[in-house]
Amino acid sequence: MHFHPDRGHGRQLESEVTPRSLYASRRELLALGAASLLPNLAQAQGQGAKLAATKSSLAGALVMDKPTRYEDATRYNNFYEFGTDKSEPARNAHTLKTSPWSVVVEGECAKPGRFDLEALLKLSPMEERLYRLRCVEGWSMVIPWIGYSLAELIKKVEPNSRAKFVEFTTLADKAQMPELSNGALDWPYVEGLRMDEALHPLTLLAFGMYGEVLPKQNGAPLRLVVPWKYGFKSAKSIVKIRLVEKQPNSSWTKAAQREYGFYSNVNPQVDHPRWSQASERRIGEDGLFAKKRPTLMFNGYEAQVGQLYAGMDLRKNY
Ligand SMILES: Nc1nc2c(c(=O)[nH]1)N[C@H]1C(S)=C(S)[C@@H](COP(=O)(O)O)O[C@H]1N2
Ligand SMILES: [Mo]
Repeated sequence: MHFHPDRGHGRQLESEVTPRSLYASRRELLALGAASLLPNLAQAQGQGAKLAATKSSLAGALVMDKPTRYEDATRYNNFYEFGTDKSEPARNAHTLKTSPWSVVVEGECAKPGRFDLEALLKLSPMEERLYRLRCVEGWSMVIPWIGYSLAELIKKVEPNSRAKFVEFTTLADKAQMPELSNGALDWPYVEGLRMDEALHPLTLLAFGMYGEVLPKQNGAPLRLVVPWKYGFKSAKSIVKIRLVEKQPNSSWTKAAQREYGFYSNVNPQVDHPRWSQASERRIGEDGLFAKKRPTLMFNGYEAQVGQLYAGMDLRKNY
């Protein structure tokens, strides 16, 4: 294997989890073999370093659905900083520099600080969790993510009683991100969660997927995965986490208040103003005869997270 300065986080870890190859069908493996004669997409992006983890025992973390093929999960992405077309992040994100990287955690807490990636990787044991991710645009994927509950990091900084919400800010660097002037959003990309949502064990701080460090187009070196909310709540390439008293103003809500509410829980009963949210297309299952799947309340995680919204009007708080 060739050394690449930007390969993963500069270290190779022994993987204990399902390797990427086991998610690929025999046909794809043959295709991958053939593709290796050409400039390889993954190699060009310095990706592929293994990331060790153990299987999660968390209820709901291991869904029964078949995982999306790696090739689909890494070539059909929303990462507007690298282009608004779904195929663009895979082509453009190689300019993202993921090392060195650090995350500032600050605001309403006793022990704010800057955590470098090495420290974050060691903060808590890595788990593999198979989660569904449902995009607000009507498609979904099933991905074996690797990471640990965001709660582990939040606890470290000792939130105070004014910490009611958590605000996430992601990288915005024109030198690395070709589309920052596309005007699609007001950069940097900002998202937010209520404190109880952020502390919920299902809320994952992800560093990898399919047994490897995150590909850049999927939000390297670390991102959020909030599986019961529409995909845009799962911010990629996070650089700052602020504990705040007031509800944060997220980028998508700022862009279109009526279309993207703060909560954005997956809800088949509440239509987007411009389309129904009752069903979804699973990426990789497209084609003439592929049936759409019914979208599940809270993306299928109702048993785990329904209680967080007891008594709330989910039409008003969309
Ligand atoms: N920084 C940043 N994070 C982001 C986005 C983005 O454009 N920029 N897109 C969001 C949207 S709309 C979705 S659906 C998911 C897609 O994640 P995936 O490409 O890993 O499937 O990332 C989310 N996180
Ligand atoms: Mo999305």
